[in-house]
Amino acid sequence: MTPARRSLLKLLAAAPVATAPLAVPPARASAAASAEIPADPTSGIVKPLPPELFTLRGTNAETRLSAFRDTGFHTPTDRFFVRNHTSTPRIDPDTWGLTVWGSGLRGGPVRFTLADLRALPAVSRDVAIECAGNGRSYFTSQQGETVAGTAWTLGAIGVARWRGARLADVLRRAGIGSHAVDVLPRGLDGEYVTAGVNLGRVRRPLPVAKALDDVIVAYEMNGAPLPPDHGFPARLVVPSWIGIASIKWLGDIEVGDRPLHSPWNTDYYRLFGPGQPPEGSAPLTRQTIKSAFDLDPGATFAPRRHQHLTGRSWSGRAPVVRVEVSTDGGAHWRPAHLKDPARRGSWVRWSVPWQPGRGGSTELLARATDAAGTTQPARTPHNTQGYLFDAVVRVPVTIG
Ligand SMILES: Nc1nc2c(c(=O)[nH]1)N[C@H]1C(S)=C(S)[C@@H](COP(=O)(O)O)O[C@H]1N2
Ligand SMILES: [Mo]
Repeated sequence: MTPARRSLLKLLAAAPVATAPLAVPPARASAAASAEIPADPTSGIVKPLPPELFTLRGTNAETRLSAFRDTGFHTPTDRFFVRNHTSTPRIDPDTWGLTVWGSGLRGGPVRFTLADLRALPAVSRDVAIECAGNGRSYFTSQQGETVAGTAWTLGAIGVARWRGARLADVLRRAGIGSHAVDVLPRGLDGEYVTAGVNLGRVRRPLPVAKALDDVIVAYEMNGAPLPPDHGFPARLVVPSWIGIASIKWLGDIEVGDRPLHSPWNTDYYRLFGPGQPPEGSAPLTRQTIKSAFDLDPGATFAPRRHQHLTGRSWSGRAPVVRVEVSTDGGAHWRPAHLKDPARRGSWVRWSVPWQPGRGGSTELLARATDAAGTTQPARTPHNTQGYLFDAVVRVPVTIG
């Protein structure tokens, strides 16, 4: 490497701000929304978070499971969960640019404006984004285990229609070489400081094979420009992989000719604990299999009334092909009716008729099987950061 190139790399590594757009603190709420419920000023999230739709968890907002009930296949943007390490940055799209650089390119850095991205062939895809820690609280409530991280129930997922350029097209335009190994997208949100240590901007490597496969540089969500909380003006959408891969507020992408590392593929997003090596498992990639009723825990049902239980199931490995439901705590199971074609990378909605008994309480369970033959187990092996919970969740409900 030439000294000039080396110092350029240093510069880019240390100060991506050189190409960064204006990032100002999040606004409280849009004018239209402020008439209703203002955004929570402590959350750093821009959109309103009405309590009937969201549970606020620090800088994150979880969609309430009951809020999925009257939605269709796509999760409306105003109820899509938000996972922010810091807070939503406000970015000026006119000065914004995405810089692609690094030793895995044949030439120097290439900068893309929003107009450049829009000029590339556009693709649209229905893709779930789901946090690797979705379901984490059940390690504790169902398995009695201690885990670190946000105590999500099952609402850290949403499915949206994403539209944007193929990352493959962006990388090819930037001159990716056949010697490239990893790409490292980085967000323009603030540096993440935890336990007194500054880990820098949120960034996580992606192997070139995945980057060139089905990843989208999205600028639209559900038919409208990305809203601030979901990555405006552009984010990655990495189908079937854990949510952290889908970097929001993209600012730059390093293309490396050797494996790249960040705390998000070394200290986090690996499995640590019993049965794992000291450095943890290999970095997590695909999401696991889960099911959720469109119900908040403790929901109440009228006795003896015919009704339909609804919910959804998904798997990062293969399409969900079967869902079974138990309304008696797991003693008996019956098949649910699947309402969507089985597709990888998103979910299937399902329903099952139910006439509750006289009164009292019971537990509802849903168990999915995917086309790879994986069925949700009764228990998930423990890992200290509570990732990839896949066990059947027991939902306590009251009849009366
Ligand atoms: N720049 C940036 N990208 C990010 C994050 C972040 O904090 N900063 N959070 C990640 C995580 S952990 C998840 S689960 C998803 C959540 O996407 P959403 O907030 O649009 O639902 O974004 C990912 N991309
Ligand atoms: Mo996440």
